[in-house]
Amino acid sequence: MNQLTSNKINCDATHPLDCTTVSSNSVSWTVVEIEMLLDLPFNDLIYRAQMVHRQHHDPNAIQLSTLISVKTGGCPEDCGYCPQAARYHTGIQNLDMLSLEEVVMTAKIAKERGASRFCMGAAWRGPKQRDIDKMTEIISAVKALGLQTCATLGMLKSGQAEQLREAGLDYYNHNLDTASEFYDEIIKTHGYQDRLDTLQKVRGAGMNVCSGGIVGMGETRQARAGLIAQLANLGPYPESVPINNLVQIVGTPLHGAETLDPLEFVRTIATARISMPKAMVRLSAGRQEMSEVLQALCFLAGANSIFYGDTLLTTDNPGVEQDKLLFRKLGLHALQLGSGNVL
Ligand code: SAM
Ligand code: DTB
Ligand code: SF4
Repeated sequence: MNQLTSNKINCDATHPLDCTTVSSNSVSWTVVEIEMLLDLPFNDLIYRAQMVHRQHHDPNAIQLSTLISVKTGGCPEDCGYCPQAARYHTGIQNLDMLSLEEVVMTAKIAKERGASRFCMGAAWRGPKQRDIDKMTEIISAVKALGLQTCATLGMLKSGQAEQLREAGLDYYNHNLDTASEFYDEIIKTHGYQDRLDTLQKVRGAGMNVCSGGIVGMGETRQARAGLIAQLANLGPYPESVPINNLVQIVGTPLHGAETLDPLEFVRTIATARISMPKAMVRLSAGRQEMSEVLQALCFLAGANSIFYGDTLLTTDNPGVEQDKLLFRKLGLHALQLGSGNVL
């Protein structure tokens, strides 16, 4: 057994890619190993991903997260994909922070529709103390509805993760977005290490980590492998891994980027599943542009979570009725965390 193979726990195979029973959250992956997965014949890759998926998850249960933008537009950062960056002219209307009542009303509707998690996003570089004060009130109220809570508010300073955790925040979303070597082509106003530091603060406060990235930004296959390896090696890897397909926004630098072959998107999902066996891998932004067949392939490749609701933060998502129909066609059901979460 070589050294790589012995890193893959419970694996008797002689080659790392033959290993189907990675069950630890402390296995490390090289970029080359993830690339080897991406290079597999499609059927072999999907078979591997299904085997891993079925060892850890109900293959027909999908976790539903509903998004709300609690503060929209006017962000000082320069993320090259983002409709909410103030410096790009994307036609987004800047909005003040929503009130507690507005957020709670939307969360109630999300719960009635079957969502188990409510994710609150803000177009900030990071929250100020007055933002944290408002958010902690909102988080406690959403949590009291019996929903899991998630927030994505940008970079955190020392002590902020603890305040959010105490208010009842279950997950903090902060994406690595891409591999470190491609990152500087997409974002210059904050660095890769800043993102890793925020994730460490979230972990340090005892919260669940939600972190993933975006593909379809003109990156290479090696960069996609680099992103997945980075996430898988976070030690422990994130509990939730959103994989976004770039939603191209007129006015942003990434508008016009070469679109990703849909089968390459499915391959990326499969490698996330294989390298992060217990994570909820979320088929995230870009679903509106995907056919039902492509989404079905993503579920087959190990995606077991979606954003559920008519909008993401500022762009469209498939409607609730459309998703219910897709679930019926595929025999899928919503992952139940408590009573009432029935799609
Ligand atoms: N401002 C906070 C931050 O950047 O961490 C939170 C909100 S930000 C909009 C959350 C994530 O949405 C980004 O990290 C990025 O992964 C994703 N995102 C933003 N615009 C996108 C787009 N056009 N297509 C796909 N994903 C996008
Ligand atoms: C994530 O990974 N994707 C979501 C959520 N986390 C915050 C955001 C997608 C945003 C897509 C563009 C928009 O709607 O503004
Ligand atoms: Fe958009 Fe968040 Fe970047 Fe601001 S920090 S530009 S909201 S992705």
